[in-house]
Amino acid sequence: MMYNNEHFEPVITPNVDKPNCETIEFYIQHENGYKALEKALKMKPAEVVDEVKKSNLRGRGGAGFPTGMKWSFMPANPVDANGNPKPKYLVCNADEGEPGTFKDRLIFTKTPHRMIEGMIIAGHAISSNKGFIYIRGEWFKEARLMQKAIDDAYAKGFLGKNILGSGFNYDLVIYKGAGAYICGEETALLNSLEGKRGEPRLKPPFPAQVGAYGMPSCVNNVETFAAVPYIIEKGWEKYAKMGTERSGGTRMIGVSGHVNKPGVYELPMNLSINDIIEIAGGMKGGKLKAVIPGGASAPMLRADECNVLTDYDSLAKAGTMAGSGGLIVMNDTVNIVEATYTLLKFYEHESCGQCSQCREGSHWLARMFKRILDGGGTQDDLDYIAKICGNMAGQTICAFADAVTGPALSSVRKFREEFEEMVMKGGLKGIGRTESVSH
Ligand code: L3W
Repeated sequence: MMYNNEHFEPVITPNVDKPNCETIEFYIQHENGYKALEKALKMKPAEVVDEVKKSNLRGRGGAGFPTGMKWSFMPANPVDANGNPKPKYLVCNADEGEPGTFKDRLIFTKTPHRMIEGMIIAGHAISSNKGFIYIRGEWFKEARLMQKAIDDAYAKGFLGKNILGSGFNYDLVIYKGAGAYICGEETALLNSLEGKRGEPRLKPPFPAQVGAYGMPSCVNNVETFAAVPYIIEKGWEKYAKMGTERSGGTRMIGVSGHVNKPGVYELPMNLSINDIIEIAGGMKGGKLKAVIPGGASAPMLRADECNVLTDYDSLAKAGTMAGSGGLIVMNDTVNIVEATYTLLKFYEHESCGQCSQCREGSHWLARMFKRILDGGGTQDDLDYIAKICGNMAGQTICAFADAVTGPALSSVRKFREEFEEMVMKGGLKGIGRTESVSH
């Protein structure tokens, strides 16, 4: 498949299909491993931040916030009330848990040193000497692999004291979560890291002011860190050129659902959703019906909307979002009411319960969808779904409630006739479905 982008080359995954690609020996021998760190340590921290700013790297966790700008929010010399210097922390958000999103896991298992190198460079850029890697609780194997990678980086002198004779000290520790989706929200993650309940905090103050253990902290996603060595090694211009005007580089897209070759693909951003489906082997088992373009929270698109490009701005203009790069493809055998209910059950279960709009709203939505599937829905319910969503989005401490409304609202808006048919015919049984996957 032609990527139609003369500047494109894989930034993160050039060798992830090769044997032993996860080892430090492979990374050093075949990927110029830790050479970008050597270069960065000869630069001033502000120069590194500037390089990343100019590269147009945007956060790959879902919000797409400019990374260099986030780093520049970190205070230069923070002091406590007594005038004593405060430590600054760097945190890697490896709590990948968004339904349909599985690209960070590939980085963790196949090229962990790229991420570690990116973190050490980021630590130098924000003048922090300690980084935490917060790993989702279910990732046992991944945590073990990452610990081995960290141990190997210490053994070679890329972590620890006086790294490569530069005078810079940097330590990395792993913290394992306990398997709650909400802990991917950066402030819930910080609470969890501190041993507290994983509930989001009000922002402001942003983590850059009050983060882990009350100290200025910078939280970035796995893929974001993994892009940093390339930017430093090859220069911001090369990275920026691969992307769009407002967003540099490549994106890791996890394609799942009804395609012939599901998996993680590192791609340029000037591809449409239809192009990506083609790259993933084309449609399987039916014609394209709908796509969720950025992890479950991103509003759905109908088949006739899938010529949209997949950069942040084009998807936002199309009323959805690039999110965390999980592209869920549905063919025309899928019942949208049922598929959405599956997602709503997930959100109902994962709401932390702190804000009543989210706790109650996610529960109501799941119940209403279930009622429609069971044959007890009314036409009024369809308008009521929008009303409930209106009482959730933008009303809570974190973006979780907004995320719930993504699939709930877009499914009714874009596939209303399917909901109406379900209501009229008396649910799944009425449309000839005898068994359901989601009950
Ligand atoms: C200092 C300011 N810092 C913003 C920082 C802020 C954060 C970043 C973006 O949501 C989305 C959500 C999910 N001073 C600042 C500042 N910052 N202004 O910038 O902040 P924000 O609030 O726009 O986003 P967020 O709360 O991080 C994340 C969507 O991602 N999502 C989630 C996917 C899930 C995963 C996963 O499983 N790993 O990624 C999917 O689409 O819905 O909209 O760092 O502190 N003035």
